[in-house]
Amino acid sequence: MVTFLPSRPGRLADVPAFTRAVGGAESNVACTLAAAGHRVRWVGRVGADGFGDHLLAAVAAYGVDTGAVRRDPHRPTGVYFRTDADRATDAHEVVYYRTGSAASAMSPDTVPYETVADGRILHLTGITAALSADCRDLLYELTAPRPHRPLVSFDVNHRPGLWRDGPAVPDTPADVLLDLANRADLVFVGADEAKALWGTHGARAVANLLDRPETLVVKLGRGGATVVDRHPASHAHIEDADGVAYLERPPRVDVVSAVGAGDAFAAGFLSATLRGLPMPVRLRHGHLTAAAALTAPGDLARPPRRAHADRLAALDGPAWA
Ligand code: KDG
Repeated sequence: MVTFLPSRPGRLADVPAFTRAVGGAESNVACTLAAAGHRVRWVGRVGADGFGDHLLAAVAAYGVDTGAVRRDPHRPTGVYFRTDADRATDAHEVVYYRTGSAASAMSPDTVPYETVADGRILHLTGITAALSADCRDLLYELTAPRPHRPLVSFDVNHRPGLWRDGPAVPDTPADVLLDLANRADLVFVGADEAKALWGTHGARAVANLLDRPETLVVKLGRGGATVVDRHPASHAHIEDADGVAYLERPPRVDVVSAVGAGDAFAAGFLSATLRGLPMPVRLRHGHLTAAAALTAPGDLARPPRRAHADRLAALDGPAWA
């Protein structure tokens, strides 16, 4: 998606100018992982328009393989505007222009499973589920149990505005997102969104609800993030039948914009997963990559260099206390 960033904080009605940038949860994760040195393919659809040209060029410039992205001559590239909260409003606004977008026409017919079958990790998010019934069918198809499928990573990413304003569908986001999460191997969810969707309080309650994924990451905002690992490498560390849970707190940063921090966190965690690092270290890499996004105005920020992130993740001290 193309995103328009406000020239200053405040209400949408008052912001005088916007700057074009790149947004979209899945492409954010793809770009961040590519910038961290991984081979990444982004699969999506954009319009045959100038915004589509810009997106493809910008995502490819991060080193992402865009060869599987299709251009739709009949539907536009998705666009969204957002504001940054100021003291008076204390909440940011998001306005989507993506009903009938090129991406909303993704389906099991337009995105064959073979397009994603050769990756080690397939990362999906609940945003796609909110775009159309076809997109939802695609997610069900891609998360179907198969003998040699990639590790399926799913970020719940609940966007109430998309479900509210999108095409009328019989299913509630709570049911669809729970279902999809329980078809994945690795799940990211914010404690606040889990509470809003399913009424759960705390990581253990979410873990009880999401019993299928081997790895569950529950993000607690400034409180850090907890990972529940149901298949710990060393069985000597098993605490109980539910697996081992680790909590890691984030470093303290001055937040410029929180949008995109969740995607960056997922990319940091996935990068560390691809490198086979231990679970608590994966959380630290998630936090360090999120810190880069939190301190940048756009949805997307370059992650810290690998050697630098490794050194920071290995430190013990107040930052991680
Ligand atoms: O996570 C950041 C995304 O929310 C943002 O880039 C836009 O994908 C987006 C969405 O639909 O909200």
